[in-house]
Formats: sequence, structure tokens, C-alpha cells
Amino acid sequence: MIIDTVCTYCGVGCDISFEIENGRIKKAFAKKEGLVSQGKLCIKGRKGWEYLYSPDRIKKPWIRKSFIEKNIDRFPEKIKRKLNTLTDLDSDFYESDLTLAVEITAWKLQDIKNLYGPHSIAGIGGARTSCESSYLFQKFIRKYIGSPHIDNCARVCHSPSLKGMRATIGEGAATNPFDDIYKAEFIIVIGSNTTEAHPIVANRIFDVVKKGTDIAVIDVRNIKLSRIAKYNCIIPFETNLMVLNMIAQVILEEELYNLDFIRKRTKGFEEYRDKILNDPYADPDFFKTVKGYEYLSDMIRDIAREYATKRSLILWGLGVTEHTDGSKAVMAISDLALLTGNIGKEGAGLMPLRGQNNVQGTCDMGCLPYFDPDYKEPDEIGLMTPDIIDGILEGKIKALYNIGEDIAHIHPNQNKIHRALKELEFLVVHELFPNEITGFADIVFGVKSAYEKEGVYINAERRLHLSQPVVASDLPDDWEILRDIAFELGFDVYYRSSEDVWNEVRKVANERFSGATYRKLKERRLEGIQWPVKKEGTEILHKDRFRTPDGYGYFRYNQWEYRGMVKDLIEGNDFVYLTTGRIGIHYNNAVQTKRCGSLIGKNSEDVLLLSLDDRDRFNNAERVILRSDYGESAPLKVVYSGDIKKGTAFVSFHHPESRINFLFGDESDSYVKTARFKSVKVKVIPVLRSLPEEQVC
Ligand SMILES: Nc1nc2c(c(=O)[nH]1)N[C@H]1C(S)=C(S)[C@@H](COP(=O)(O)OP(=O)(O)OC[C@H]3O[C@@H](n4cnc5c(=O)[nH]c(N)nc54)[C@H](O)[C@@H]3O)O[C@H]1N2
Ligand SMILES: Nc1nc2c(c(=O)[nH]1)N[C@H]1C(S)=C(S)[C@@H](COP(=O)(O)OP(=O)(O)OC[C@H]3O[C@@H](n4cnc5c(=O)[nH]c(N)nc54)[C@H](O)[C@@H]3O)O[C@H]1N2
Ligand code: SF4
Ligand SMILES: [Mo]
Repeated sequence: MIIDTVCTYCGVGCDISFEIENGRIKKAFAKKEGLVSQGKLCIKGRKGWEYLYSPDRIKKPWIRKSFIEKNIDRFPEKIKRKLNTLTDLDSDFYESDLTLAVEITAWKLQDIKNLYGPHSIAGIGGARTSCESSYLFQKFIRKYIGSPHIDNCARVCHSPSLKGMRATIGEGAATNPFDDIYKAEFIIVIGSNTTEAHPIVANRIFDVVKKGTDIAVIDVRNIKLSRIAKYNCIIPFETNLMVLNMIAQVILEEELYNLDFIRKRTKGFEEYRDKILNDPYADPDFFKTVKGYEYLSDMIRDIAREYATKRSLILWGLGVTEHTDGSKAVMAISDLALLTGNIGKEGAGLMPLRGQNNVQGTCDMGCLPYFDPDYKEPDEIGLMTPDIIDGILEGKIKALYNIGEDIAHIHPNQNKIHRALKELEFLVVHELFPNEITGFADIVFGVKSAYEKEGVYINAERRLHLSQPVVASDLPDDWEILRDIAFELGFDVYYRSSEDVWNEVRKVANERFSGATYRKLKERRLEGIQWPVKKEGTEILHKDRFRTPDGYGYFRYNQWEYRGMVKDLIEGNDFVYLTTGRIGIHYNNAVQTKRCGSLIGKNSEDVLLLSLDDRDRFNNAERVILRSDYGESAPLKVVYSGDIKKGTAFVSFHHPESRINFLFGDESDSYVKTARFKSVKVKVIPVLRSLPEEQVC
């Protein structure tokens, strides 16, 4: 039997098919007619389902023993009577049946609400589960609990894309389908390691380069795509905004802009032009003063000319967003499209390569403190995750409800987060596997994963796919637990199926989803539909008007701030700047991928890449510890690489044992607090086998 569904990992959102024999998966593959997959899957698609058979799955709800002890005298009779049904799991947890775990959760949430008020409860998560679950999650926190504090992992990811794009063109989502890569004449890839993080999108880039399309890759190191780029543009850390403003200055100086488009479709051009032309950091010649990066002055001019005079696309990733000026850099990207009319048509436009299988959907569903479903204004604006953490430490937030976001591993400033999580009076987690956050939880609900349930997932090109169960599971879905707790709290919540929830979404978020029936989505499992969906879907946004209130696109100028590595280079200081990111085989906290025998292989630890040019400086050490102002990593295995520039370093963050996110502080995007995961100054401490003392380089 063959079952078609959608891949559970990245934001490419490949259609995926499973061959099932006697109820077990034999293999995963993609069908030729699959619109996103084009008949190919990356290794996580082909092998990343093996976690389903791991003995570590959380099978029944867990309740922390010390939590029972603390609350035992205050439990109502109904709960007290059933406590003898709890069974021992390990020294920390009991196992419970679902009903009792739901009753205890509801009682404790109500208790906290009564004692401290509804605003003392917050919700984080949702981007790995379906739209139905994330929709109900925000409704649960906002309506059933009465708190505005709801957020998801877009906070540490592409929130700056949402912010920057909404401020300029009114909509924070990709303007065109992935297949428009085939229609572009020139492509800029900035801050996206596409071959590792969005491999099936990268396939399209390889295809067009083979056929003669030119690409510019703007990164801080050599990545696989750099090898096929006409412009391999390696820039110093934290200079995206400067480089983007430089491209704009060249376009303005050489009058390569599209005046007709600017006049008809935009506002704020004159002010923007004057500011860019007068900005010393927007002059490409500035790089002539930055040692080792002088070549950028000419290269940036060439990129600007090609971008402006061709039908051009810009793809970007976290190398843009995870900085203090991430939102500003995204505004600068939009500015370039507005300046040249490279938007609202085929083969041109803006593609933020969003990360999680359903982070687009989870934002669309309103799991953000400042947006209701469909990006409507909420009654009250809630706290963003970093403020929720501060709120816990200040004693204002007492309970946290977490759905599939491992904040005890993947957020910055882990020393602080761990301290905060210990302060919580109540932490509820929905998870597939034990991970860092379950280590702090009072109640853990084991839930179905995407391959075991039905639901809508929205990929990075706004495409909806409906998943269906590939294997049977007795576990509850995320939304079912939320429904049952809400019911227990006294609300009339009667959804019988995920389709019931989705039909409510179609009404509440009707601007984007009114026409997206389950029926239509079932008929198009292998192609999906791009939102907004009325009768049909929408491939290209902004064709006639932008999605701002008045329909115009707005130029937004921001000056780059002199700082960091550029400052150190100009002052002639010694330094090591670290950036963090992904490798192809592991997915975020690696909780699923490390439980796939075919994936874990050689990649069982995070490897630090240092520059070959720094090998002597670090005594050719095989292992080093990194230390920043905030914390320390574990000893990390080193590979000296020709792809890394002197004074820079790269490491992945997949394994909690590496303690990478202990190195980061609270520095974050100035608008939306996305962590500055792409740049931190570190000391490199070789771990010397023969010498006991540390040597700091
Ligand atoms: N295999 C795999 N795929 C994934 C994931 C995974 O964990 N594993 N995670 C998913 C998620 S949640 C996301 S958000 C996406 C992320 O996908 P990407 O956005 O591609 O993610 P990263 O690897 O974090 O970083 C991208 C690139 O930014 C570069 N960079 C760092 N600093 C700078 C800078 O200052 N300027 C520029 N221009 N570039 C810089 C890095 O060198 C890196 O090549 O991937 C998704 N896909
Ligand atoms: N240093 C550094 N840190 C980073 C980043 C970086 O570039 N550098 N990138 C950041 C980014 S972009 C992101 S998005 C985050 C990602 O980090 P997380 O948000 O933690 O994402 P995942 O590890 O993909 O998923 C979290 C959990 O969801 C569970 N899960 C999977 N499916 C389901 C489901 O259907 N229901 C439920 N309830 N749970 C499920 C998985 O078991 C996993 O433990 O990491 C961030 N952290
Ligand atoms: S590219 Fe992403 S969606 Fe496609 S198979 Fe790989 S992990 Fe899955
Ligand atoms: Mo992400």
C-alpha cells in the first residue's frame, strides 16, 4: 500500500509517499508528479521516519513525582481518588492515564489562574505540529486561559522576515513559488545554506545554474552553493544591512531603478534615495578600508547591476534574520525589490526560506503575541518568548504550556533559561521524546507525530498540504489534549476531528483559508494549494497592489551600525567570531534525527569549523572549548577548514551536550527580539591532552 502525505521536517514541505507492508513502513520516496519534491527527497525525507520505531517514544503521560507531592493536599477529591492508578516510570516521573493527566493539568492551570490571574500563564510552541493544533493552542491560551502570551519558534527564526516584509510590502511570506527559480534570470542567495537546510529548493538552483542562470551567494564562509556562484560574496559577520544598502546605492547612482514601477506602486522613494546616497556605509568603497574584504567593493557593484537589470529573485535565511538588525536587513531586501520592480511578477520576488514544516502555518494561525489568526490585531498584545523568560524570573509568569519547542536547548542564554524554568510553578510539555525541556516539566504528554495524524501544514512558499496517518498510533494529537483540558476547564469545546478544527480556521482566518477545504486538499495531496485560497490558490502575491492597507509598497531606510567584526578589522584587533547553523543530516534539536539509525552515523556530535589559517594560532588542537561573555561550550571536536576565513568559526547546535546556546546572551533583533545566533565573539581554549592548564587563544 502507498500512502501520500507531507514530510515532517523542513519548510520546503515535500510531498512524501510511504510504502507500507503489514502496517510497517518499508520505504519513503517521492512521486514524480510531486510538485514540491519533483520526485526527490533529501536524506531526512528518505530515512527520517525511523524515529517512529524508537523505544524512547513517550507513550503515556508523565507526571513529576515532586509535583504530586507538592500539590497532594490541595488536589480535589476527584483527583486524589485516582492517584493510586499512577505507576512508576523512573525516579522522577510517574506514568498516568490520559484522563487523569488532563484533569490534573486543568486543575493546576485553574489554580494558578485563581491565585495569580490569567496573565501568569504563557504558551510557547506549535511550529512542528499541524495548523489545527497551533490554531487551537493560541485559542486555548487566549480564550480558555485568558492570557495574551503566546509565541512560537519564529521568535528565534524568521520573525524579522515577517516584520521587515510587513513594514514594506504588507505581507510577511514568500511572494512566489519555489518553481519561479526556473523563471528568474538572476538569483541572490543571502544567509541561506540552502543545500543543507532546504535541499529540495537547492536542487532547483543547481538545475538553473547548469542552464546558465547566474547566482550571487552572500555568506560569511564558503558553502556548497558558493562553488557554483558567479559571485561568491564572502562578507564580514553582521554586515548584511551594509551590503544591501550598498547594492541600493549603486542602483541609485547608476540610475538602474525602475522609475515607472516606483511612481505607480511605491511611497517614500525620494527620502530613501537621499538617505542612501548620503550614507557613508552604503558606499561600496567602504570595504576598501576593511582588511581582507577589499574585493567586495567591485563585486557588490557587479551584483547590483545584474540584480537591477535582470528578472531577479532574492532568497534568504537566518544569516540575515538572526542578528540585531535582522528586521532592518529584511526591509533593505524589500527596498531592492521595490526599487527595481523585481516583485509582483513571475521569476522575480522575495523568498524568505522559512524553516519548520509548519512555522508559516503556525504564524498564520496566530501563535504570535502580536497577531491573531490571519494577522488580525489581537485584543491584547502579549509577551515575546525572551520577555516570558524575564517574566518568569520576575515572578510574573508562573506557568508555561509548551508544545514541541525545546526552549531548554535551542534558545539563547541557556544559563538564564534553565534558571527560569526551575522557577516555574507549573510546566506542561507535549512531546514525542524526552529532551531538554521535558527534563524540567511537571507534566509531559506524549503525542502523535506528523506521520501519525491528519492536519494541514504550510510550507515556506505558502503551500498547504494535508497530512494523513502513515502508521497507526494510540497517542492523542496535540489539539485533542487541548480540547480535553478546555472541556475540563468548563468550556463547550466539541471538535470531533481535525477537520472540525480546520473548518473553524476557514471561518476565522477566512482571508487566507476560506476556500481550502479538506476535500480540495485531499484531491491535491501531491501538489497542495498556495494561500490565499478562495476558489483557487494564489501563486504570486502583490501583482497589482501590495498587501499594505493602502496598497503601496513603502521604502524603509535604516543605516548600518558600525560595530563587531568590521570594527575589529579596522582597528586591527585579534578576534574569533562564531556563527552557528545546521548540517543536512540533523534537524534542530536532533531529537528525531538522532533516533534514526540511518542518520545518526558519523554525525553524532557538533563539529567546530575553524580556519586553516588559524591552525597554528590554536596549536592545531583537536578539541577546544569556546567561551563568551555569557557561558562556555563543552569541549568541541575541531576541523580546520579552507572554507572558513581567518578569525571566524562555525558550529552546528543540534546536540545539547555541546552546550552551544550557553554562549549567547540576550542580544537580539531591535524590533522582534530574534536572537543574534549568527555572531558571537568567543575565546578559543584548546583542550590540551598533555598539559593540565588551559591555554587561551
Ligand atoms: N538539515 C536541516 N535542515 C533544516 C533545519 C535543520 O536543523 N537541519 N532547520 C530548519 C529551520 S528551523 C530553519 S529556520 C532553516 C534555516 O536554514 P538556513 O537559514 O539556511 O540556516 P543556517 O544554517 O542557520 O544559516 C544559514 C547561513 O547563514 C550564514 N551566515 C551566518 N552569518 C551570516 C551573516 O552575517 N551574513 C550572511 N549573509 N550569512 C551569514 C551561515 O554561514 C549559513 O550558511 O533550516 C530548516 N531546515
Ligand atoms: N545556536 C543556534 N540556535 C538556534 C538556531 C541557530 O541557527 N543557532 N536556530 C533556531 C531556529 S531557526 C529554530 S526554528 C529553533 C528550532 O528548535 P525547536 O523549536 O526546538 O525545533 P525542533 O527541534 O524542530 O522541534 C522541537 C520539538 O518538537 C517535537 N515535535 C515534532 N513533531 C511534533 C508534534 O507533532 N507535536 C509536538 N508536540 N511536538 C513535536 C520534536 O520531538 C522536538 O523535540 O532553534 C533555534 N536555535
Ligand atoms: S527538503 Fe525538507 S521537506 Fe523535503 S524531504 Fe528534505 S527535510 Fe523533508
Ligand atoms: Mo527555524
